[in-house]
Amino acid sequence: MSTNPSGEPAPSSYKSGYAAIAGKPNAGKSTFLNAVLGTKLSIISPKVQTTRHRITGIHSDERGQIVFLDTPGILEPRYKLHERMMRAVGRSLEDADIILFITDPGDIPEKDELEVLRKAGKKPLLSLINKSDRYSETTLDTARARLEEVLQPTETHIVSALHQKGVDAIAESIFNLLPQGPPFYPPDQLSEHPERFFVSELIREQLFDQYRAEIPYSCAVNVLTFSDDKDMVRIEAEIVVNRNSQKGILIGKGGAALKKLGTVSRQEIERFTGRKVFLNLFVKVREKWRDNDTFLRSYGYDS
Ligand SMILES: Nc1nc2c(ncn2[C@@H]2O[C@H](COP(=O)(O)OP(=O)(O)OP(=O)(O)O)[C@@H](O)[C@H]2O)c(=O)[nH]1
Ligand SMILES: [Mg+2]
Repeated sequence: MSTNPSGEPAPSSYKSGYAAIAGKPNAGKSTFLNAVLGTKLSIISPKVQTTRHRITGIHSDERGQIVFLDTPGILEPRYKLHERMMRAVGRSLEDADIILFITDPGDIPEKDELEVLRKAGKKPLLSLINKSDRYSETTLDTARARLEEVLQPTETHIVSALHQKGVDAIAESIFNLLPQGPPFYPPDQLSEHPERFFVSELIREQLFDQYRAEIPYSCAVNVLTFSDDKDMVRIEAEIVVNRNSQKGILIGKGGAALKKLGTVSRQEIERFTGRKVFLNLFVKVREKWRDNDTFLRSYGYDS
């Protein structure tokens, strides 16, 4: 009998393993992660390319432990940040015991877009046709057939991550496919990222919500200080922009836009941490940071 990280013996039927969540941008990967965990961990937006890192979300119950890896949407890189994002996808697919491939039926991938899957080698793959609440039976059936041809999945599931439909059945399928083994993390642990990582992600989510066009894609968010101060958390974060002209847009007339960003971000961080938060935001220009190895590394894009 094996032991888990807290020293408790794990029953011999206990299963554990990694499930990578992959798919095109905007397919609903992060929404699915949050649905299966029953809590908001990964940030979401109606715009493409929201997720930039591999995000770990851990589900534990009496059946075992599934370590989900949410990943950036599969795309053709246009700058170095994109290359790092695609490396995070590749690494997650390689590490995975099972791949969950999620598709928006309105945006079915072509075979040549799935090269990264082929590189991951042969492993169980569940094809999840998402957004079933939004599409007709015919469209869903067409997507299922196309993907069965392209992916040759172990199983296909029609789901709605947004409405939590079909999500439990997928967890059940994953447990059926995973090998027996001890948990990798203590059963009460939800993720492996520190709190300050989620703080920067929540600010990034607000950038997607409040700014248009290229602005959210031109920003990185770095948490500079995160300190406990009696009954509150004091946070200083910098928003890095790509060009000087973007700084003015971010700050807005009389500082109004940045103020609004700060207020809403603070509320989201308070909800996430369950604590009162004092948030101070700065804007900094770092020309072409998305193509600069040193900046990318120091901003955490080093996968
Ligand atoms: N109608 C509907 N919308 C959904 C569903 N799942 C996700 N969405 C929406 O699709 C959009 C993209 O969702 P995300 O979860 O951010 O998608 P993603 O695949 O993580 O996107 P990237 O991180 O950019 O690759 C959001 O507006 C979601 O609300 C669903 O089941 N039904
Ligand atoms: Mg995402």
